[in-house]
Amino acid sequence: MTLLFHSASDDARAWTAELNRRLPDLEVRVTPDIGDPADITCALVWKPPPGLLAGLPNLRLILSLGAGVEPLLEDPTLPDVPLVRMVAAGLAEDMAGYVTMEVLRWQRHADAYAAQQRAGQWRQLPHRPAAEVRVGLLGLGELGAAAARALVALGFPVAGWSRTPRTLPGVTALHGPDGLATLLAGSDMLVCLLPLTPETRDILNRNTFAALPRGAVVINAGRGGHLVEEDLLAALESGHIAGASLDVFREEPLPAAHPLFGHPLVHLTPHVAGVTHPGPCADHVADTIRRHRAGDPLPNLVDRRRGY
Ligand code: NDP
Ligand code: OXD
Repeated sequence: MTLLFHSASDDARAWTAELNRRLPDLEVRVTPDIGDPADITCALVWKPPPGLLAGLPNLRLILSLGAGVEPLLEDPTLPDVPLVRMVAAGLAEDMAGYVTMEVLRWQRHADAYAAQQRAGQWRQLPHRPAAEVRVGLLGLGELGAAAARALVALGFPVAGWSRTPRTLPGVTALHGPDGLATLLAGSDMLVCLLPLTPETRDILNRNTFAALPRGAVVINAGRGGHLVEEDLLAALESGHIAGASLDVFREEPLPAAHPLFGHPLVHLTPHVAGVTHPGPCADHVADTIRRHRAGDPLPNLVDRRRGY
């Protein structure tokens, strides 16, 4: 079996080594050294150029290096073969860690203390206990659930919003339009972990911010397309939103001159909230390939009509 690997941001050598440790007979070819395209039956990719996969006549399986697959679904030539997204322990742990880090950053005044340290100041700032800081999660899937579990363990009251009804121990689970209104009204911190679909695009907008309590914090680790950046800047300016942590942007890399970059109320990271580490994530890829070879049902299949 021959697998094509394509990613500008993942380590092809590390992935090849991890895959071959689990599947010694798998031949891995890395773009641009494709060889004969007819040899390739499987592709492991992140943001392949449109048309790349359509040029593989014997492709039978597409594995996404990302949990979010909208870059693939945007390619009108994407071959109609099973598309499996990334669901792996390392990724979920990373995301739970990022969300916890950002929630604690705002609750415990981490940036203010860092500034005080640089200025040689010793000043204690009052903070609300975790039990009084309500966190609302948009998205209660693999990553939202992992983040919810981590926050519940720290004593934060957590509510989560999904498309269909979900249950999760210790979490107030809401869904649908009424559920969204309830979640927003009761969120001191709002975390977006949604997939980017036509329904969720621009969901972090002025109406959403207005529905949050004054002084709320917004954390976006879903996709840049969820956030209407001008609306966030206006809500920060008015003081309705007290701060934001942003990991994903409409344009990546974010241009250095962008107003979010130097904003004093914005904490910014370069799309690293949940990283697809080759070690733990290769287990998921190898397992999917084994199942595909055996003709078994595949887990984590993308529903193309649903968009995630
Ligand atoms: P899942 O598919 O497991 O979960 C998605 C969740 O969003 C589900 O709870 C789903 O509802 C909900 N959802 C989808 N559409 C809607 C809607 N219209 N209304 C309400 N809820 C909706 O995805 P993951 O948790 O694995 O990943 C989520 C996203 O995180 C990815 O798509 C990607 O965009 C982003 N991501 C970001 C990373 C980063 O580094 N910043 C890294 C990895 C992922 P339901 O449960 O009913 O299906
Ligand atoms: C992903 C991502 O979707 O890295 O996995 O954003």
